[in-house]
Amino acid sequence: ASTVYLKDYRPPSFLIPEVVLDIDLQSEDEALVQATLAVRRNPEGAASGTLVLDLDEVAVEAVAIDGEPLVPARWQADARHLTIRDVPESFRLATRSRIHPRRNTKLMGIYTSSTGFFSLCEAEGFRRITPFLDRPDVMARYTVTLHADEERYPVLLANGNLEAQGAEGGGRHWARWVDPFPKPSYLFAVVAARLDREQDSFRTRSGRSVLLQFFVEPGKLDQGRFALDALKQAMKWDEERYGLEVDLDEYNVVAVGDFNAGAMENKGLNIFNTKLVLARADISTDGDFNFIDRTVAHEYFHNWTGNRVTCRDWFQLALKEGLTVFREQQYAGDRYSRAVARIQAVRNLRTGQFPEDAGPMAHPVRPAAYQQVSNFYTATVYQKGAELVRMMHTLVGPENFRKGIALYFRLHDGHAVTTDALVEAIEQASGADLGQFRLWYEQAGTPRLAVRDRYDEATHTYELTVTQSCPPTPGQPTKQALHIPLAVGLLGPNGREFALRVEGEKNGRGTSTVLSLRGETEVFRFLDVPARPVPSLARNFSAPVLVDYPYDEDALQLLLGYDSDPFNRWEAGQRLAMDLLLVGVADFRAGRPVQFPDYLAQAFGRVLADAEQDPAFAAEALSLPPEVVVAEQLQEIDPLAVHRVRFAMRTFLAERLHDAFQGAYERYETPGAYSPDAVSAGRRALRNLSLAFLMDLGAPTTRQRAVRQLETATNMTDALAALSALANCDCPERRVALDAFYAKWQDEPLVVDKWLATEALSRLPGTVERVRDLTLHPAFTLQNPNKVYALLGSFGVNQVNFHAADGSGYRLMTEQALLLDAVNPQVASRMVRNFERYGRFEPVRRDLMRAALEQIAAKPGLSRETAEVVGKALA
Ligand code: HT7
Ligand code: ZN
Repeated sequence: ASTVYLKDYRPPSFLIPEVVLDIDLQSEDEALVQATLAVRRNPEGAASGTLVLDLDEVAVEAVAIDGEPLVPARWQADARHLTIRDVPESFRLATRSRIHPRRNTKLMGIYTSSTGFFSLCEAEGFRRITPFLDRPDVMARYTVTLHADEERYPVLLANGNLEAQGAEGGGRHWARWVDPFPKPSYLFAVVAARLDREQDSFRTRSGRSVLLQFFVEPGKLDQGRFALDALKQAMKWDEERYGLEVDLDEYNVVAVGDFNAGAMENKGLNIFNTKLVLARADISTDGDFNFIDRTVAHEYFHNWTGNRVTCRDWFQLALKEGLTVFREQQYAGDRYSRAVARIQAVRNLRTGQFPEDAGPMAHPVRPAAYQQVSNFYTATVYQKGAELVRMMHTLVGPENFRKGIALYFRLHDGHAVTTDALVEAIEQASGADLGQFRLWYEQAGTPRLAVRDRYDEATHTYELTVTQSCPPTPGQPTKQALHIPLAVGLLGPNGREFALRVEGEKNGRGTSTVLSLRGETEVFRFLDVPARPVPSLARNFSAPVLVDYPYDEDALQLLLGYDSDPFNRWEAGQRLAMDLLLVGVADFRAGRPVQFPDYLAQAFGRVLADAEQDPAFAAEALSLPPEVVVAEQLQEIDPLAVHRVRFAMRTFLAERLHDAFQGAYERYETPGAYSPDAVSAGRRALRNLSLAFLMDLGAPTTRQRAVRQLETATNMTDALAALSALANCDCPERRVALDAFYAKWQDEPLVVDKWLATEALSRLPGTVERVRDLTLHPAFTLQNPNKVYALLGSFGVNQVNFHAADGSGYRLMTEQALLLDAVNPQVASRMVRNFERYGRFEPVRRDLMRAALEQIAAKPGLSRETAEVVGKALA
């Protein structure tokens, strides 16, 4: 397989400042695409008389230069390129090609979904529409004319502004769209479909009125209002927080049920997966509402961080994604609970990114090489990329950070740049030295900080010694020391925090400070510390690292009870549980009884008793570390042992805190009409968490309570919580509930996805067979990514059943992934990633997973996407 290297980047030999496209959607099976490109040599590129355009599954019929058709000897099209020889300095290139939307099961380029034609071009989909220099540093102004049957596809959309439209013969119509902003081809989009429309407007702070339109499947308009309001909130937020205004006259959003990504930020024409835009209380959970709000904001924020300033090449993907995820996190922190938003972001990082960073696909936030860029839309690029931006924000402070972002736009608006451009702007605006910090973009792996301390009673000096290390990752056997911001506070024996004075630093006296770690080992001395403190380390998770400090249970309980940093209060509870889970796993594997101490129940009991102050926080603090996060700590992963021990801890807590959980279940019922706001959602989270704990005890009265909740729920949050609890309960009510849920919601595809996921996530025996049966169910299809993620994606994270010791879960995933690979390789390669960390497992599963990978690797005609994952896993 061919690898693309960052070091080989060269500016393009030609530029294409202007594109005129005529797309005639003649039928679902065929579209005629005529492109006229203004092409000129790039003075910054290598001189060449041969123009090589990218293409993929496009049949080129004719080529002309400056109106003169070219004889076949002058041009040649193979599977990947259109090569044109002896081209002048500057010319108009016309091509005529055919594409086949219905056959496009990869869902990249133009494809069909139930109501019409849709597109997705990021990263390399535009070449599946017309031959082009399909790379983000080639930016053009686009004029697009669409033709289609008027009755079947009344809505015709492209980027920019509608310039003209009209009818043409044979019941067809056309529309011409002009986008005034030069853009890279990955931001191109078209839609021709039967859709309903909701309209609104936004008045910018400079007084312009922007037309906002949301297009959804007919009959679903009532599900679009929440997202439309979210868009207006996001527009306002970006004006207030960053001084950034929407630059368009018209901003359109389209929902489509068949989509490879969550959403796409195409200039002026965002296309969203239905699951990230449609919302209504009876079909969407609090989590869905939250995620939709954030994603609508995220895609909007891209209009500046991604579209106005874009990426030079795909190695720089984190330039737009890291910064935009960070902005989305700030938005969520402002709109919801800041602490809960941070906790959830860190939990995501630990469940998704840390394992990736410790596996064969580990790569730096700015990768140095890839085979398929679609495999690099990863937790590392997105989540760790956001952490890097957050660390710069922490190091230079909010004011300087904002100045840095303003400078970034001043210098780079309208350009395609590298991650360095962002770091440099922040550096210049703040005066900080981020030279060493840049290594974070280049080095993969999760750093570990070993922290040790010493208190000198005589001098009242407290010393923290911090040593950083980072394990080897593929292609990077050794690592250099990183510049790490470590936010710390010191708690006295009664939980009060000491004012801090760090030796050698002028200012001080606050109770929190950010230490800058640069060397491999650094010693920090705190003066005037009246008593031996408990350190609160990496407050608010100030760096994406593992912190190793020998806390005892008393110290953790002090932090859990009193730390002024809510993130570290939560973290203390996680550590308390984690330490005991790890002891439990060791005992379980050695055949010893698994027991938990009283202090665990007391600590969690106190959280529950204090829950009224902040139920959402309490729900997070009472959630045990996820199984994958526990597994990550083990030398050799035994998923069943992790599951059993974690379940034992849940039942221990449920027994010991039975009355408190029951009380919480009753107290936190949300009366009145449903609202997805943070406070109501927090109360529901705590109530449903209490139900889940109680259900683990298996009492018939609790089961009846769950059944009643499912039957009487007025919102999907409560219904789904009850259904999930029942799905994990080996009881007669279970199958009745699951079947009734499907019967009720079979016509709502997004709810059917929840049902598939609930079935696939069940920890009960028989789940492998059930998932196999569901692959044949009429509600399931490999053609639709949402269905695949719901059933197979959920199954892949089922620690008990995907990892069944007899290998049946692996066999099922292998069979399905191979079938899927021929349909949609991008989605297939994501399923195959469930096997990549086989080397971390105990021998039986390790061998079975490796055999699965070998079977996939041996499949003739395997896609390049899946081949990259399998090749790296087996290397
Ligand atoms: N830029 C979009 C993400 C995206 C994507 C993700 C996975 C596979 C293919 C994809 N194409 C585009 C949305 C975003 O990050 O905002
Ligand atoms: Zn994004």
